[in-house]
Amino acid sequence: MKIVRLKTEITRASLTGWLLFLFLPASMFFSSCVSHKNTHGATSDAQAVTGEYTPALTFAPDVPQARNNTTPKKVIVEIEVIEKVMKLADGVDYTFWTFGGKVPGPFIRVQEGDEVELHLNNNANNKMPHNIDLHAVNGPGGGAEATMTVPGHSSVFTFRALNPGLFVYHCATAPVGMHIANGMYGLILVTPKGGLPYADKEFYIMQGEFYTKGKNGEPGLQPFDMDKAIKEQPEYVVFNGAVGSTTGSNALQAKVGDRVRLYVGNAGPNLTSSFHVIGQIFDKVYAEGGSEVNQNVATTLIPAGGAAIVEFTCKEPGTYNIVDHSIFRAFNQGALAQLLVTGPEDKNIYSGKLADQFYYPPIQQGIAKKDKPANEVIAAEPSFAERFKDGHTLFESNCSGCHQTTGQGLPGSFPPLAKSDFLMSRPDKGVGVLLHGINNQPITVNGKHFQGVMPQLQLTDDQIASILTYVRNSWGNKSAAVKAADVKKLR
Ligand SMILES: [Cu+2]
Repeated sequence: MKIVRLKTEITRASLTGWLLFLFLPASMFFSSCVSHKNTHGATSDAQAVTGEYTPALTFAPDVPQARNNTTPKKVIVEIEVIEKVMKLADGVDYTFWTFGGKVPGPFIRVQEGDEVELHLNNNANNKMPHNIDLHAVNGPGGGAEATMTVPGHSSVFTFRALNPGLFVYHCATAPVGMHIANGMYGLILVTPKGGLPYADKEFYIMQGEFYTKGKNGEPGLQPFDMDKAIKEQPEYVVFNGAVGSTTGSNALQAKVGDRVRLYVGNAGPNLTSSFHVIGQIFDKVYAEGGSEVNQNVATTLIPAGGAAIVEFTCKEPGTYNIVDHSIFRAFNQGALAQLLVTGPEDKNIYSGKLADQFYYPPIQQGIAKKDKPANEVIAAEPSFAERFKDGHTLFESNCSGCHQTTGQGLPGSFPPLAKSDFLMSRPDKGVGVLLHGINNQPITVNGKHFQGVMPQLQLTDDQIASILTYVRNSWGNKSAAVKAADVKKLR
């Protein structure tokens, strides 16, 4: 009886062992073998560390302050992995896998020569094992092997920050691409000995793609789509983990005269970023986050899994769009952030718009003078339906660019024709406008003021009658047909 029970227990124990062996990566066992080894002094050429330091970790767009004392220290970094649902875009949720509960993960700032003791804590409520590969590490997997951690466990390893630069870190658990695509990435800055030059403002921006089952904008909780990820066809390309994370009221802020430094990462997992701030020139780019400085660059390439430090001084107030200049990503997929610069204008550097006048190409001026349309004799006035139909066609090719096919105009620029008190006040009101244009005259439509600018179109009386018949009987407008003879009288 005793023997049988013992055998059963042995069998259960070995079965559990085999199951663990089957389901957990081999690296976990290796890491558990070495996890208690002390690595102090392993790198003989590294300067001895003096004292411990627990740095503040910040989330995007914030960057931790530089440390004053530059003697190498033992720096203790704790990061908790949290799997959680968060907003990806308006009405769109996603189950993110995160370092520290946000995307991107915390910004880690250490100094060249520091010994970093990294604790990776995998929250017990998580479903997946995770690890961390820091590109600042000299060692197998960048720390991935040493930090493979199942939910409810914590791994520790140390590394010497031997190379200064800005580096990406990310989860490297298989399938690696999926862990990155789900949001497991961030930046670690290893400042060079002596530190970086002073900057008034430092910001943390990180680009990443999201591959959702639903198309861009499709609402609800969206699962990850492996097919789209393999084909490198993301639905979203965003800065700092969500569409609109850094625009509008969340825009970065600076003042005229500020020296701005951006720490920019590209998590990928697939795309290379053509990083650009519209209306700024980077007078310094630490290309690929390394030590080499490029000067006077407008757009810099950031590879997947790479980074760049860019710097510029704000010279003019305004809102500056920060984009991946693969521009459909910016304006259609979310890769748009903003920098709001306040302060005085300097007209010597940027004038703003000085003029907006009619432009007649020289050749067209000649034609206009020579071939001014004759006042043709109209045999018979067409029916209302014919006038309306012709007018519609003429409106689409001559007028809809400004007044819009809906007749709504463009707020602040071109007045509406739909239910326009100006247009509908008198039957002949539009005739003069179409005959002579409007040369920068103030005009009030439905209580709103516009600076009226409309070119003198080379139209016949018949064409003007048709256009006016169309616009005076569309979008809620109603009136009698305008006749060619009415136009002729006013020409
Ligand atoms: Cu992971």
